[in-house]
Amino acid sequence: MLAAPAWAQDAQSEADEGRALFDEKCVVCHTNGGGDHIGPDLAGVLDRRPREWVARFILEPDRVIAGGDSVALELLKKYNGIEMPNAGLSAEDVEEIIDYLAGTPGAAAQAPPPRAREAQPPPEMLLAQASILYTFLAISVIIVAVFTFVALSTRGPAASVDIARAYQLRRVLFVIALILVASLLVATMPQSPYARAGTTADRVVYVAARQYEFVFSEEPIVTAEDIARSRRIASLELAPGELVEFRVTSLDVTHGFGIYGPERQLLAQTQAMPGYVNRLIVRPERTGPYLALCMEYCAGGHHLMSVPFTVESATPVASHRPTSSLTAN
Ligand code: HEC
Ligand SMILES: [Cu+2]
Repeated sequence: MLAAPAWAQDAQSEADEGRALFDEKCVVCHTNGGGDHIGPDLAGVLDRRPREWVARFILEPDRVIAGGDSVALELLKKYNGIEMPNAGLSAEDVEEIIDYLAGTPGAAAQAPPPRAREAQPPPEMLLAQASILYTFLAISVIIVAVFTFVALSTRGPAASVDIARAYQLRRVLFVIALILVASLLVATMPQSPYARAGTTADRVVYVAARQYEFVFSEEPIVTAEDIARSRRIASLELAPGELVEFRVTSLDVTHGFGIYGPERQLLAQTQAMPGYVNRLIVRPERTGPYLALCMEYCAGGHHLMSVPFTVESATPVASHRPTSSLTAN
């Protein structure tokens, strides 16, 4: 490398940049020589399409598709109607990616296809959830039994029914049900995982949802272009017990931002709406792998919207951690 002439180093670093961009923004859906994934294998794409077309498509796939480009529409049909999202790249970014795709035909062929997530065993039900399920089942059995009993015992018309007594019994049952529900509500309300209004969080994380990912960032993201400019958090790490405020918005359609804990139980959720910022304040207690999942069907690639993050005890519970301990882009 040291002996290489400057121009060769430039070309090399261009392709490296392109590769980094590709790894960051495209590998969710594409491989370079590893076979078709959610989108087509991009090895040799420059042999089958003009470079200008490829550049335009990477720059603004949404507009190319909306414009009714016949190649794009055919691809769209072939790939199950999943529209490639606009990644908000600059023209230079696109050139770098194309240089990378052109320079290394099938370079990644040896690499295993990305995102082959290991299959996880089904989550164990927490005690609370299991008891709710069994209570519900028990009540269902009682209801079915009562209905069966009534159906069987009222085959013939009854001789005399004391209507006044029946109505009184109904009133008593109603009041009992009302008292039960109200006391349950009062008893469990303080345990709700949502923070009180006016609470100041130890840490603020900005979340921008778009088709098909959640982008975590140190600063607000309002447009797709902001993603490249902002201090993006590549891998989010939170400390256990830290009060975290997620400020959630969407760059395209309405998504749902749901947080699943290490037991893969839903812990908290809010909507991600374009033009609005929803605040979700949570205190993750358990350490381990977490997942942010989209909670609202948002288009063909909805199932792709799952972004992992971790809660680690190694990171001290301090409100003023240096930003350098985060991987910001
Ligand atoms: C969410 C999934 C997704 C992401 C992320 C994505 N693409 Fe695509 N891409 C697709 C799909 C699906 C198609 C097929 C056309 C369509 O359905 O819109 C496609 C088509 C293409 C094509 C045309 C391929 C051909 O055979 O003509 C190119 C080039 C391309 N993508 C490049 C990229 C690059 C570069 C990135 C990263 C900046 C990227 N894509 C990110 C899903 C994605
Ligand atoms: Cu979704």
